[in-house]
Amino acid sequence: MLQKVEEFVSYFDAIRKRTLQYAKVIPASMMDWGPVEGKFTTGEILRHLGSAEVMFVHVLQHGEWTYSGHEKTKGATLEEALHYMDKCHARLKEGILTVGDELLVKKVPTLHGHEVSGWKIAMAMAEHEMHHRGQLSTYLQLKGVEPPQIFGLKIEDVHRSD
Ligand code: NI
Repeated sequence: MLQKVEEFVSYFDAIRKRTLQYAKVIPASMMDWGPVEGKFTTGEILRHLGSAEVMFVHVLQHGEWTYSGHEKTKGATLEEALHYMDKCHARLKEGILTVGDELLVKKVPTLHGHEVSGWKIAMAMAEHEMHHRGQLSTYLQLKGVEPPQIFGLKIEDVHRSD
């Protein structure tokens, strides 16, 4: 179990670093592309991940859910979208560290209205990021771009047990 909020910050930092490995190989031509009309484009996923961090830190700090959107004005090009993500990530870290260890145990409302401990919201944020990182990986493969390996190895590198 996480005891210190700093441990969560470094855990989530590592998750974000791995997400950025996927983001950095996105070709410019993919930013406005999505596999299905009306669903996230690649650029929207990146901007959504940034805005979601701000949403999560806001509920952890202030107990209310607000979301600022993922429009192109937040970063149309890959470089701009990455910059937006960096800004949101810094805001998240600052907010979490400001609340301190209390963040893990304080009661926070879920989107469904009941209360949970803050660490569950923090874990939900991590799961949310992983969900969209997998989506990015799929988008890349659909466009013929080889995504990075999440931990640097392929499953074929693990000894086959049969
Ligand atoms: Ni999402």
